[in-house]
Amino acid sequence: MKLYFITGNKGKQMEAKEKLSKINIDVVQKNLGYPEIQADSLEEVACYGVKHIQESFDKLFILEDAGLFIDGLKGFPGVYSAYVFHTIGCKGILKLMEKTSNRKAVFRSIFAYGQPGEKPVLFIGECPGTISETEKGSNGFGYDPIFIPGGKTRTFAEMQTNEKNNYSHRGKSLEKLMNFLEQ
Ligand code: ITT
Repeated sequence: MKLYFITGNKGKQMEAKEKLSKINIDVVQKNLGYPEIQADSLEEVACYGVKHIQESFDKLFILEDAGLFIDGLKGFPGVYSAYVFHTIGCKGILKLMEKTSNRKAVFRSIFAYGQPGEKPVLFIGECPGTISETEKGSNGFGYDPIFIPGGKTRTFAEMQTNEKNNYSHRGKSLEKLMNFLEQ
């Protein structure tokens, strides 16, 4: 089965493809773009995106909104993760972290499954961890060089796709999506 992933992010596409290939689903990236509204939750952003895409696209698709919530920064960058990454990036986050000793953080992922004429079905995944002292590793994307998943000593950027998928927020939300699609 072919499943379109509406995203402009190649890293996400690679992770979803790796995971869903296990149940013979061929994830095809489609960079249609959709407005990422300013909202209080990732769920709202994802649901708005689904509505928007459904107006012009009549096939089965998934899209995802994700974010990094840092305890010591009161949940920042959270729903603003994309904007913050493109402006101050990992270096800017590490600079902000100099003001706090609490390096705990959580990555959240919300996948939305869109079917023509139907409300989206949501799948949520979370990965607790810590923000590293320095950037490490060159794999992955986004905040991967500064995020160490709980119980590990390496950042996501120091892991291969399949290892990151074993612990990550996206790996968990995709696991739930896989269970749903298999039923
Ligand atoms: P879309 O086209 O799918 O929206 P995006 O890169 O804009 O791609 P999001 O809005 O979901 O994705 O992500 C918010 C930000 O968080 C963005 O800058 C990502 O790079 C970053 N991010 C999301 N998931 C991540 C992960 O697994 N590892 C590192 N950074 C991640």
